[in-house]
Formats: sequence, structure tokens, C-alpha cells
Amino acid sequence: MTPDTGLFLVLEGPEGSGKTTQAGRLEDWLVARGLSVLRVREPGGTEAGEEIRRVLLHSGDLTPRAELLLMESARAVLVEERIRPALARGQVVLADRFALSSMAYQGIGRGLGLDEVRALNAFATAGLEPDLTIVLLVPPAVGERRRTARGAPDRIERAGDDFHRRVAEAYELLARQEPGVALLDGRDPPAAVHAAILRLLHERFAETFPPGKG
Ligand code: T5A
Repeated sequence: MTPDTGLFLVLEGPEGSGKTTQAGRLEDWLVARGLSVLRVREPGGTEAGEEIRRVLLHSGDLTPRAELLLMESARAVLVEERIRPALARGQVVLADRFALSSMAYQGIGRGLGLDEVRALNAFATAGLEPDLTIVLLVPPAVGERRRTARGAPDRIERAGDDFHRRVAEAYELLARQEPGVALLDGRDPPAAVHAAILRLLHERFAETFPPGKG
């Protein structure tokens, strides 16, 4: 990481895997080290993206292809308006979901195919890829239990047990086969998951986060 390249970190995983919880902890840790952080979520993170999020999560039926194209539209705006400028300013960008979500949910969960989604991801992001994507994996039953504690499910959360099982399996597969993706056990307590994330950062970015320095 240099002042003009920034660092792009993504937290991924199935519903209720603890991404938002860990994004908060990681943001605090980065800020305490004097780094400037831009935290975003997908779908969303821009004015247009939040409108698209509302359609995606709260409208009536959408076809899988329409769902994918809306995800990619929101991503395209987010990358161009917020992520690339932040990286150019040398900030750490911390994203709650990114392109791997489309591969897991639409590519495998909805059955649209990984090659098709990969091509659309590349188009929407104009080739921007994270420096590291961390997948927090929990079995669907654990994610569902955590989620129901929070209230009524949205359109994608209502997609059914088979869909969510495919998504969880997809994350496990993608974490093993995609470059720049690391897999962590999201069932561990929040403090243990946070510690595992820090270990990954020390390993992968030893110059920016020297081991033994907190
Ligand atoms: N989507 C998104 C696609 O289909 N394709 C795409 O390309 C993209 C970008 C987005 C939806 O859109 C889909 C995926 C989603 O369905 P979202 O807001 O990101 O929606 O939805 P979720 O991932 O479902 O977000 P959640 O907030 O439900 O899950 P998180 O962020 O993973 O979990 P978090 O941190 O909010 O925690 C949930 C609960 O669990 C507890 C927390 O306190 C909280 O109560 N918790 C833990 N409990 C025990 N142990 C731990 N380690 C815990 N960590 C958190």
C-alpha cells in the first residue's frame, strides 16, 4: 500500500455470517492505526445504489438475470463514484460484499453460471479487484438463527433453504478456487474471528501491518 494506491479489503459470506460486525471491528482497528477508511456495503453505498438495493431486497419478483444486472449496476456506480477515488487518495476501502457475492448468489445460488457472472463483474468494475476478500463461513442454519433474531426476512433471505445451502457451498468452493480469497470460520465468537482477520492482514500485508505491532 502506498499513499496513492490504497488497499481494497472485502468481507464476504452467507447471510448472518458476521460481515457487518467484523467490518465495524476492523474499521476501528484500522482507524486506531492512523489509516483513513472508506466503509461501503453492497448492494448500495451510493444514492443510486441504495435505490437499487431497495428494489433488489424489497420489490416483488425479479428474474435471476434481472437480479444480477441490478447488482452489477449498483456495483458499477459504487466502484466509479466511491471506491476508485478512495483508493486513488490512498484510503483503505472496506467493503461489506463485492463481486464474489454475485458469483455465489447469482452464479451458483440462482444457477446463472460462474463464467457469465465473472464477465459481468469485470465489466461492472472495469477490472478492479480487491487486494483481499475474506469469506466468513457459517452453515445456513447458524446464519438463519442469527438473522431471524433481527426481524422480517427480505426477498433474497426468503429464497428458501436449498438456495441458501447452495450459496454456502458456493462460498466454500470459491474460497478454495479463486485467487485472493481467504476462508475463515464465522462460527467462532466475534473476538476470535477478529483476531483471525488480523492474522491474515499481518500475513498478507506485512509491510503495512507488521506482525507483533497489534
Ligand atoms: N447479494 C448481494 C446478492 O445476491 N448478490 C450480490 O452481488 C450482492 C452484493 C444483501 C443481500 O443481497 C445479496 C446477499 C444478501 O442477501 P446484506 O445486507 O448484505 O444484504 O445481507 P446479509 O449478508 O444478510 O447481512 P446481515 O447483516 O444479515 O449479515 P452479516 O453482516 O453477515 O452479519 P452481522 O454482522 O449483521 O450479524 C448478524 C447477527 O449475528 C450476530 C450479530 O450480533 C447480529 O445479531 N453475530 C454473531 N453472533 C455470534 N457469533 C458471531 N461471530 C457473530 N457475528 C455476528
